Amino acid sequence: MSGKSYRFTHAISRRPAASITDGLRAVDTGAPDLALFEQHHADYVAALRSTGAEVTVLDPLEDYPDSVFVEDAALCLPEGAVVMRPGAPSRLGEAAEMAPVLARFYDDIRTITDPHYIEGGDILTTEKEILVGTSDRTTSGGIDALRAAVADWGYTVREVATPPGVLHFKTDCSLLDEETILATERFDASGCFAGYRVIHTAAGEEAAANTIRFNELVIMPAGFPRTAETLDKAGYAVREVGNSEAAKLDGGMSCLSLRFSPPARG
Ligand code: CIR
Repeated sequence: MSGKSYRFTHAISRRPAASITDGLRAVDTGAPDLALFEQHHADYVAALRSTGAEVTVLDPLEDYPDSVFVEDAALCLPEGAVVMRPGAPSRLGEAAEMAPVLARFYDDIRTITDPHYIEGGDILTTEKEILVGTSDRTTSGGIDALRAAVADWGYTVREVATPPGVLHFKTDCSLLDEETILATERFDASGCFAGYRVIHTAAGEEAAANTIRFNELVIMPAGFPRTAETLDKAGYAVREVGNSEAAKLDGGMSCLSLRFSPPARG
């Protein structure tokens, strides 16, 4: 067990744009406050950097209100990167914006092409496989395209279903270590995590499921004390970061970064 699914040397994030107020949301609970979002984002980047990782922080992209959620534009693996094809029409162009950034780190970049759709938020890379949930943003064709793209890197891609009414597969689950997943109880009941140890979010704290394991830290949204306590007692080093503004747009900890260890360049 190498820990390659959660030990990373690098991350990419993008500062929120003023247009974030136009970001997509399932339910309108009010516009995000840009200044507070920027503060939370800075805290998030500081948490990533505190583990020793090199974090590239990109400038805001006003043309793409949801572009702070960089995770959806790419999948980064040790062997290479795959540029996604977001299923939300307003987000399609984010992938092309990310491609040249990935080229700073990777020689081998593959791209999901028309007519398939897949967003990074639907992808959970574990130590032994890549789980991808079909959703309103990710089609079976997109998952097949990803499977073909990463086959010669030796990955097994398993298609699962994102629960109805849930934006992304990872909205409801996260990787904690080689064998452990944090998931909502409703999602675990689907059986898709058979073979893994599963820790449940506390009842009423389902929004805590989208955390990230990043090197020694489990970075989770602030405001979910019982889930934080469960993780702390299970031996994880928990770091809480404010997420109130991203949450208004259905965003969480994983969405805000691409996490990776690029291959050494000759
Ligand atoms: C969207 O609906 O696309 C954004 N408002 C939220 C994206 C969250 N991304 C993620 O879970 N990976």
